Amino acid sequence: METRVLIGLTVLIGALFSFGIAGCSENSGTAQVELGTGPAGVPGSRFTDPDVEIDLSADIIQWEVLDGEFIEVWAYNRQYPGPEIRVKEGQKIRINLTNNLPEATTIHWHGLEIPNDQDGVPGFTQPAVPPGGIWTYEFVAPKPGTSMYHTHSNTVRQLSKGMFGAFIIDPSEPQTEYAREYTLLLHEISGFYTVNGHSFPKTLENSLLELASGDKILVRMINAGQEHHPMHLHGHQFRVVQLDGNPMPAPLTVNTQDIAPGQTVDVEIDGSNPGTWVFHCHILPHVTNKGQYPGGMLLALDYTDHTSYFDEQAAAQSVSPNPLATTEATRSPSTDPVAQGQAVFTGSGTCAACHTIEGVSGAAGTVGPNLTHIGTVAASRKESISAEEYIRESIRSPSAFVVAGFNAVMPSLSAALTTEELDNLVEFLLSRK
Ligand code: HEC
Ligand SMILES: [Cu+2]
Repeated sequence: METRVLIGLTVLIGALFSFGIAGCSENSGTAQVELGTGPAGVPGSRFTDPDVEIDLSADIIQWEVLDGEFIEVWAYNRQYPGPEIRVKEGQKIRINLTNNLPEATTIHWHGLEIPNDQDGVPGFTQPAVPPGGIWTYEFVAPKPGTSMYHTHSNTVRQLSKGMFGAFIIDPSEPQTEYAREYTLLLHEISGFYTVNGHSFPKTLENSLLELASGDKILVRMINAGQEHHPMHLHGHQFRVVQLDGNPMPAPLTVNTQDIAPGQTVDVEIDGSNPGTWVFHCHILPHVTNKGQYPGGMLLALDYTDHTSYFDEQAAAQSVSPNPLATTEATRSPSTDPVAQGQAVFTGSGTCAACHTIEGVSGAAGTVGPNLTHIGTVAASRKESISAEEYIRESIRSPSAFVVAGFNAVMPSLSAALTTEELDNLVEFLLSRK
């Protein structure tokens, strides 16, 4: 299931990127373009020839914040954070919002100087977009810098649930060259402190900051949450070159920089001290997962041309990208199929993350139905098939077996299970009368 999320992300970024590139030749280079006078929200009413067109949907999804730990997230394009929007100064941008949430929503373009009727504040600049509704935003990308987009409806709830993403405007003429650029979106959700949608140690999978000795890199930090995050880097000073997308006339040299809610901070880091250096929020409760240290907002700056203790440890571990594969190691040595099925069920990252079975330790997930009496319940779900077939099919093709009252659809996991594992799981579940 992890792979599916990643593939979705890559396809989307690819799509955005090609739009961005395609639009470059059209770039007028100036933010002062006369817009049409048609009604706001209607595609083509303000300009008919956007350089960049992006579709954003708003959905409720289950997100894997840590391996095997799923939380409910309200997300743009089923990603938490939403896709990074990256355009050039002066480009004409059209964004089509589709609201699949159970309540009204809008999008606000945080920090951008755009026409008032595109600002996305319901009741002030536009009507709220109802469930099932669509709305189109059109504006010219103003001055370059790091900013974000986020919901502006029922904001306390919707922003806390994850409805935000980075909005980066590049200068029409390239300026400083960086070896690499990173964007870090900071947020708090359901007891987790996240960077780009994950908490430590999962942050190291997607947000490891890599550089080589002598490189200069840019790190853009965006605080989409409701708490301050003083981000501290070991072994280096860094330069604060932009605040809220505005260049600093005299960059500050520091090693800890607070980022307030709503603020964006760009820092330059020089590759001057090889190693693997931690980079973390210095409010230490923010370096926990549901109160457990270490977790949360903990990252590392890792030199590619240097082998540290961290690199040796990572090489020594064969990290499996398939969370179900870890059940091999934790499986009970017993040959009893029910016991083996239970081991697969409670293996890290599997069924137990979403389902509860009373009396089975570690199975307390609430995303999907309680399966304590599934052997009996299954018989009453679909009369045309046996309980065994019902259980087998709900694992094999979950989307065909939607249970009323659950927002989430169970991910299709059968491809990650061996035939034997599937058989054992069925035995185990049938044994729960
Ligand atoms: C990401 C969360 C998630 C994971 C992981 C997950 N499920 Fe589910 N499961 C659900 C949800 C949600 C439903 C409700 C059905 C639906 O609407 O798709 C469900 C439904 C079911 C049902 C039918 C229950 C009923 O009351 O009819 C069975 C059986 C089941 N899951 C077994 C499993 C097994 C076995 C695994 C591990 C291989 C697993 N699930 C992993 C979320 C999950
Ligand atoms: Cu913090």
